[in-house]
Amino acid sequence: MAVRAAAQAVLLHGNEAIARGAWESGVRVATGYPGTPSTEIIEALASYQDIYVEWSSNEKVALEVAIGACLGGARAIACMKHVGVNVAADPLMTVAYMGVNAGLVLVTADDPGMHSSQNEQDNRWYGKFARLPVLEPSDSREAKEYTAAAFGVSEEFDTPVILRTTTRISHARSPVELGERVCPPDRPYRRDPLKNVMLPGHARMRKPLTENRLQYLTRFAETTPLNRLEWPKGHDEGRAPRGFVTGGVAYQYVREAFPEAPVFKLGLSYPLPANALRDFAGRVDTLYVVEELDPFWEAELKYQGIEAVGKQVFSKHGELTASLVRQGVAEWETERAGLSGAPLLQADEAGVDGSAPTAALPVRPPVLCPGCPHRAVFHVLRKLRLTVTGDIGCYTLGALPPLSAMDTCTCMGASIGGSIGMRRALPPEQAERVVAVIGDSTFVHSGITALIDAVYNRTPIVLLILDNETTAMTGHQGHPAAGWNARGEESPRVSLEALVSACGVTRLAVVDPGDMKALEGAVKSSLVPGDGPAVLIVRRPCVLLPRSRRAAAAVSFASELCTECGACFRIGCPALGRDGKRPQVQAELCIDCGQCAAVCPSGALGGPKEEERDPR
Ligand SMILES: Cc1ncc(C[n+]2csc(CCOP(=O)(O)OP(=O)(O)O)c2C)c(N)n1
Repeated sequence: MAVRAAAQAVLLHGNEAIARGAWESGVRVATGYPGTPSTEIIEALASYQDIYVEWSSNEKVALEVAIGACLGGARAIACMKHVGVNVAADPLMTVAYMGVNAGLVLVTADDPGMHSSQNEQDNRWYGKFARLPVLEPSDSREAKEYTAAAFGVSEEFDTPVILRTTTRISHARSPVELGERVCPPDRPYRRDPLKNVMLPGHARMRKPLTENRLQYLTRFAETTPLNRLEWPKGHDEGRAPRGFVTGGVAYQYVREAFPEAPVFKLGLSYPLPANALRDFAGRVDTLYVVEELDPFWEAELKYQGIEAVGKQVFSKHGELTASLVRQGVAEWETERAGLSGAPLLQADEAGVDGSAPTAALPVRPPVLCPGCPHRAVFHVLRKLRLTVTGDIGCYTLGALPPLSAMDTCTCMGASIGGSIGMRRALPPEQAERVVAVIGDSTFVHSGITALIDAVYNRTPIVLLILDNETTAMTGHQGHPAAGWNARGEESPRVSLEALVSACGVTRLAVVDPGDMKALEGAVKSSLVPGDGPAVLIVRRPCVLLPRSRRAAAAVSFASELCTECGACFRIGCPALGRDGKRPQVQAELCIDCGQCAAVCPSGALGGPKEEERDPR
């Protein structure tokens, strides 16, 4: 939430600033699917009552709703994490031909360093791929301003606009001046099939227009204040030994590492202002391109014949820091000095800055919460020695020791298709031991079509839908089968049972993972070969949902019954510490869910409470 910093300025993180910028720009429709680091944009937008806001069932739908809204005349924004753009790529690549009516902005929040993602793809390429402009803020103030600018560019150039952030921009707070909401004049809907119906004949006419548009945008890039040359005061504007081309969060690192150096800051990440950059390159001895992830700008510069130092010295992987920027420059200049005898980077310039943590932080491996219903599932799957095609959500932690019960995890929804393929590839006795595991939100996001594939092609997969009634991993957002909307209001709940049945599945059961024996029995029954898929809905609400909270109570432990067999440790519950070979119940974490008691063969855990025990 916003923290007051000064009279008109408030501290916002980048996502809140984007939401504010969208609201001030008169956005009327906002859509998205949760995904770190983008999630808080929709959460913040949901607090503005004058905007229609939805959690869409997936990113493709989110973009399609936003496209419909912009064609209908409302400024619209669709928000997602970087991999979400892959899901939305189909409409994206074609709306690029169609253009817009009212402004359309797609926010992609990228995650260099993979703080919580399965890859760290650089989504600036989508701009080049789809011939769309990409704006990239360097702090929260710019996040707000660039959101407003993106709507202007969208309408001026009849184009969807990509607004790209990265985790540090999305989640770091800096001051933002708030403005009023200004709604642009109406843009009435105009029926225009040549523009909006992408039949091959129409698309063929539209494609060259995207190239023309790019030409105009390139001209715009040369003069827009989104790009700026910073030449520190008091320094000779004519020449400098080194200059930097940078943008996004890397701009902050360059400024910190080399406060005296001239910097060409790119706010419009694509297309680039080749002439202005060539001019800048001519005024510095060495031009450095500092960008996280891919050599995107570097490649563009080199394509223009502009010499620059980039990924030879700056990593292509993970995040940069000010000290990594200094090190890269030092490395290059040291090497050059070796060749030419030129002076080295000053020692204090190359020194380690304060931006990298110096003291080692304790390692905190991700772990399922105490009482998490997913734990029981993976305990049973491992016990039965099944091959598990997994998916993305909290339950992916079932892949880690000691549960170690997941064989594959690719992207959202991939578990079901993966299972179909495995079933078709493996010898029958192994194929029958394959199960797919998917969360409820993920099933709705991108699992349904693959289940239909299994029904249609009579592939007898076994599918466990882990229904904890929320999108837990990203912070408990609603989804169509959860029963509440983006504003937290009650909403119609799509029945997973009805949905699965409607896909044509005839073998369907529901089980509560709180009863581990029943769960094991239900999994075994699903494994009995049949015609077509068997689906098991494993239903128990996430322990962190308010309605799941229990009175603080810890499982009882009768130490005289403990045989030190270690079975309880195999479920990997953080509420069970170790006292030698015996468990030590951490009362402040334990919620007495019964899982450790279910796996304890001697009855020590969950046994008689102290006051009930025989004192002899
Ligand atoms: C295309 C894409 N969009 C969003 C995400 C972020 N994300 C990962 S899993 C997930 C959903 C998790 O919910 P669910 O399947 O219900 O499992 P739970 O975490 O509740 O166990 C989300 C939103 C992602 N990894 N990929």
